This record gives sequence, structure tokens and C-alpha cells, in this order.
Amino acid sequence: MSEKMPPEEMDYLTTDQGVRINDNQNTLKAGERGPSLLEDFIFREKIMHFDHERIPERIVHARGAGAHGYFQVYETMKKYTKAKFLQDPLLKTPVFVRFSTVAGFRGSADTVRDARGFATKFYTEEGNYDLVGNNIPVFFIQDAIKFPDLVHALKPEPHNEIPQASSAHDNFWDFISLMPESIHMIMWVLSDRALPRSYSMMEGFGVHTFRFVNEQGQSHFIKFHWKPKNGVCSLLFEEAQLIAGKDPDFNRRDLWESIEIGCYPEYELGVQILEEQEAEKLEFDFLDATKLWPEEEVPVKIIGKMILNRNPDNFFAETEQAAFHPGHIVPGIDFSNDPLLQGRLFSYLDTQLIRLGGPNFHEIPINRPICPVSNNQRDGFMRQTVNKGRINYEPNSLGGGCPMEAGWKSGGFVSFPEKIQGEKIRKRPETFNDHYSQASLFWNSMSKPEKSHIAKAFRFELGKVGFKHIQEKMIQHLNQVNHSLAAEVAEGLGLDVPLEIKGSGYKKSSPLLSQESHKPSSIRGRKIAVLAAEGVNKTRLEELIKEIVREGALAFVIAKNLGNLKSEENDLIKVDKSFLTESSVMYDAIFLPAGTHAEALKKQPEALIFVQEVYRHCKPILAIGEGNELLQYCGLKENLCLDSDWNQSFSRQGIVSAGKKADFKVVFKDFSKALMEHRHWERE
Ligand code: HDE
Repeated sequence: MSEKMPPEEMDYLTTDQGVRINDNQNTLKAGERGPSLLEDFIFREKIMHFDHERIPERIVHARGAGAHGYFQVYETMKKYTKAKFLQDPLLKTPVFVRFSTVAGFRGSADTVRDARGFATKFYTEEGNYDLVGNNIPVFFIQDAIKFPDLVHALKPEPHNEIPQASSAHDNFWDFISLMPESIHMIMWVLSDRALPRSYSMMEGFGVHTFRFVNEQGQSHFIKFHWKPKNGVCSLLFEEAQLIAGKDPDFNRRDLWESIEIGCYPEYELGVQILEEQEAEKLEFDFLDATKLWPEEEVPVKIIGKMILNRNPDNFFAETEQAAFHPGHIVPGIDFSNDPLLQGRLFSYLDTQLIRLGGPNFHEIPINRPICPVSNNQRDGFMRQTVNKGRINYEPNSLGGGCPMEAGWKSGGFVSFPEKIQGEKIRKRPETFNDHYSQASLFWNSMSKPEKSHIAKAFRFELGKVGFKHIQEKMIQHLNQVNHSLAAEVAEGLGLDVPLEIKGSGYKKSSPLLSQESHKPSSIRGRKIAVLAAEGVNKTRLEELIKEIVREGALAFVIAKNLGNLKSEENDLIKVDKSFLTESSVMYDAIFLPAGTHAEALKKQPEALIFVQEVYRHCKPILAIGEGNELLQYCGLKENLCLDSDWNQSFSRQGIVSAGKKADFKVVFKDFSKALMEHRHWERE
């Protein structure tokens, strides 16, 4: 909140030149009913500014949401890197994070099937370090020269701008079918990972191999990971589609609201570290961005935590104007020769020139380092700094030699002196040729429900493709990944099931790739819908809600109308939301409280749809006392505590059914357990 200034300082409207405005309702005209006058400098300045208020959106990752916070390392990483922000566990380094979707325009929906950007700017004492990653650990292509083709194919088709924010179209699958190197990433994008329930419930990955370089100049190859404290949880595809209509801001709202209520998104930073010789021994090429390092083979060392605890004051000034760049690195961190990373090093600076209007975007507050900036760069569009004095060159004697170069010991950046030898050539190494093993590794590592979701997603995406030869080509690729996947998708598309390729198929798996291995250990950040009508039992409702909120989750009373409800005990209960604006897909679970209100709820179609959808989407359900009757009315045949006075409770398949007199502590524990399971796939 901006502090209020004395009235004479701020309460008057002024022009950009500071001239006070006396009428902001009418243009200057020749007579009340006469034509407007060109001399109206107030009107012209206002409209001129308005006409230019939009800047070009990012060509990819246009839709995003950001937050401020801090990063803190757990123990010194001195052995591996000299980066200052990774030395002292007491040091809190400010960060700004921007999450994004890739394909959609700025106004598209949050919950589309897509990779998510996870870009972090660390404002370190040695300058800004940007870790510009995604929530998927690999990428579509191996060489940056293919990026414009990939993005052209992915974005809406140029003749009709269809479809928006979706890869389910001919051009995309045409390109992918001809780019087998993309198959591994495609498996991820068609998995549940591409539908995160919340930005606080997805992993982040640096994707490329980077280097850590220590004070002695020794280098290790590393991969970066962000591990969310809230677990890795996703939406079902159907839910994601429904939410896109009901609340297109679902993920950004969730981020904003969780910070506002103090339930701060938290992540741990992990690194996989390999000696150079060890990296060379991996069964794939560590420079290939379509490959991951299985965590079972190269464990992730958790080195610190990041907490996002402040919302931006102004979306445009901060989130929109944030300029990330993988080339913003600090001493102690360095690049590898990954040809995708090398290409990115050009692209990110270049794109800001047009997007942020010139070469001075580092002066925009959100992009400014917290340490001094001192160089001989001058002028250019939008220059803010007023450089004083005559010296704008180096070396100089007239300025005492300043600003001068810093050596390695004084924190000067020195590139790792890797020996390079080779012909000038346009060629990929043979070690980049295996496109299917890790796609199979991913498939082999999925649980049964995850596999079923992937197969369905392929049937959906390829079902939107109008060319049979593209569908057939994709089936051939899938057959290399896994025969049963190829068969299931082919059947769904009405195509011939290909013959199983004898002897093919990579057998290894990496269980940590499955989301089942990343369940939350608390109910933090979960949203629970409490369905109610006149006659709801207040006592039991309130004790449960109190407990839910105490554990960092949220509960909303939803009823037919806003306002208040009269409870069974004749008290008033405030309704938080109405059925008109809410839908089951916006919640993680429902709670059906006890009370005579159950009869009224049975007569409200919106309440019945709510219950049925929650059941179908395999989410936890808690019913107490008469709340159970609603479940029965909706056709649920599970063990239910239908005698509302019972003191028992059951918990099966994520449905916690309790009598009115059941032990509240046991009931809440069972419900929490069901919530931490996230989904109960047995019901699917
Ligand atoms: Fe990006 N990418 N990218 N990218 N990328 C951009 O930069 C590019 C790649 C990623 O919240 C652009 O400022 C090329 C991989 C994120 O502002 C652009 C290549 C990964 C963001 C660009 C890649 C990413 C971007 C568009 C292949 C995961 C959003 C606007 C060589 C490691 C950052 C902008 C934000 C944004 C280029 C591949 C992540 C055009 C050429 C791999 C999270 O410069």
C-alpha cells in the first residue's frame, strides 16, 4: 500500500508535466455542443499515453504471474561453487519468480495443457542470477536453431489463429511427428505434469547442464531442481478444461491468495552434481537437453529453500517488465556446451530490445541489481541513469582508471577455461541420436492412472489432427516408446494397431519421475468446499473448519445464495460463495456437514452436480451426520454412516463418512490423510 501523502502533495490530478487538472470529464470544445479543439493538451496527453499502454507480449511464456520472496542456502556450497549467495546459511537473497504457460497469449487461461515456465531472479550481492527453468526437466529440441520452427508450429495456425493456447492441432503434430527428438518432452507434456493444480505444487528444473566452479577454479557439472513443499499435484484434464471457463485465472489467483493469507509457496533448491569424468560416463549425452539425469542414479542434493511471501504491487511494472535471461549468471556458475542453452544466450537479450523498448531494460526497477552497477554504457532509449563526469571509456587516466576490471579474486567473472578443439561444422554428435530410451523410461515409471491419463491425452490431441498420415507417424513413434501405449492410442483413433517391435523397448524405470512419489506431507494450500443450506449444524461445521484453517488449508461455505444461513442451532452462518460463481473443479475436496439442511441440498441441482463431480474426479469427500444422506441420494453405495447419531466413522477410497457423534479428532485425521493422497484413483 502506498502511504497517503498530504492532500496538497497528491490529491490533485495533474498532467504528466505536473500541471493541475481542473476538469477530467469533458474535452475542450468550441461551445457546449461544438467540435473539440486540437489545443486540448490535457486530452491529447491522456489519450496519447493510453494509446501506447500496451507493450508487445512475450513471443512465448506470454501469460504469467509473479511473486517476491527470498532464498536461503542450508549449508555452504563452497566445495563446489564460489557463488556468494550459496555460501552463508544466514544470508537471505531476495528473489522474484515468474511462473508462466508457454503457448497461450497474455489473456489465455491458466489451466491449459502446457509446460510451465519457472523463472527465478536472484538479486545477489554479486549481481543478478537468473535461473530460467520449466516444470518439465527436458525440452522438445536439441539445437536452438529449431526453436522458431517449434514455436511457429505450436502457436495458433497463422491463417486462422486457431487454436488458442493449445497444442492440439495439425501444425504442431506435423512438426512433432517429424522431430523424434521431441518425443521424450511430449510424454511429459501429455502427462499430468502439464496440468499443475497450483504453482506451489509443481517442480521446477533448470533443464540444461550447468557448471558450478569453486574458488580454486574446479568445475562440476550440475542440474538444478526446485522441489515444492506442497507436493507435486495436478488437475485432471477434464477439470483443467472446465476451470478454463469457470476461472481462467485459477493458478494466478491461487498464487496471489495464498500469499495474501500467509500460506507462502515454498520450494527447496536441489542440485545433481557430477564430476566431469562421471558426466562423460552417463549412458546418454549430458549436453543433450532432451535427457534427464535419473535421480536414482544421480541423487538430488537439497541445498536451500525459497519462500514466496510478497505479491507484486503492480503487475505491469514487475511481472510484465521482468526480463529474465539464462545469461545472467554470477561468478561460481557457468554454462555447458548444450547447444540449446548456447542459443538461448543470444535470444533473451535480443527479445527485450523490442519488448521493453531498448537496451536500458536493466534500469527498470524489477530488473535492477541490488549491487552497484558501474560501466561505460551510456544513453539509448529510456535511459534513466544520469551519468556524471567526463569519463565514459576504459582504460582512462583522467578518472583514476575507474571503473576498472576486477580480477578473479576481487569477484571478476572469469569463464571456465574449458579446452575446445574442433572443426567449424553444422552437425550433431551421434550421442544425441537416442530419442526413445528416456521416453520409455518416463512411461515405465508412471503409475497405472498416470499411464491411463497419458494415453487419453494422446487420443485427445491426435484426435484433433485432421491428417491420417500425421496420426500414423505418431503411432510409429509411440510404438518405439511402448507398444501397449501405441496400441491404445491407435485403437482410439481408429487406426491399425502396429506390430510390436521385437527386442525394442527400454526396460529401466525411475520411480521418482512419478507424481505418486511426491505426495504432500500436509494439507497446506488445499481448498475445501463446504456445502450448506438452512439448517446446517453449526457446532460440528465450525470445529472442522477451525482445524482445516489451522493446518494451512482453506474452507469456503457455499450455498445457493450469498448472505447468511440460519443454522440448526438458530445461529447465523456467513456464506462465502454461491453455487452460481463456484464449481467443484475449483476445489480439492468437499465437506458435507451434518444438519437438517441435507433435505434442502437434495433439492438443489447445483449441490448434486457438485457432489457427483467431486466423486468422479476422485477427490476427497467428508460427510458428517445427515451430510451422508446427500451422498446416498447422489447414488454413492459406499459404507456410509447413515444413522446420523452414530459415533462411528469410515474411511474408504477418499470418502470419510462419520456419524454426528464420531470422534472429531479421528475424523479430521482421516480427512487430512485423504487430502494428502490428493486423488483416489481407485474410483476412476
Ligand atoms: Fe525460453 N524464451 N527459449 N526456454 N523461456 C523466452 O524470453 C528461447 C527454453 C523460458 O517469465 C523468451 O523474455 C529459445 C528452455 C521461460 O519472462 C525468448 C529457446 C527453457 C521463459 C525465449 C528457449 C525456457 C522463457 C520470450 C531455445 C527451460 C519466460 C520472452 C534455444 C529451461 C521467462 C523472453 C519469463 C522466455 C527463447 C528454450 C524457459 C524468446 C531461443 C529450454 C521460463 O527469448
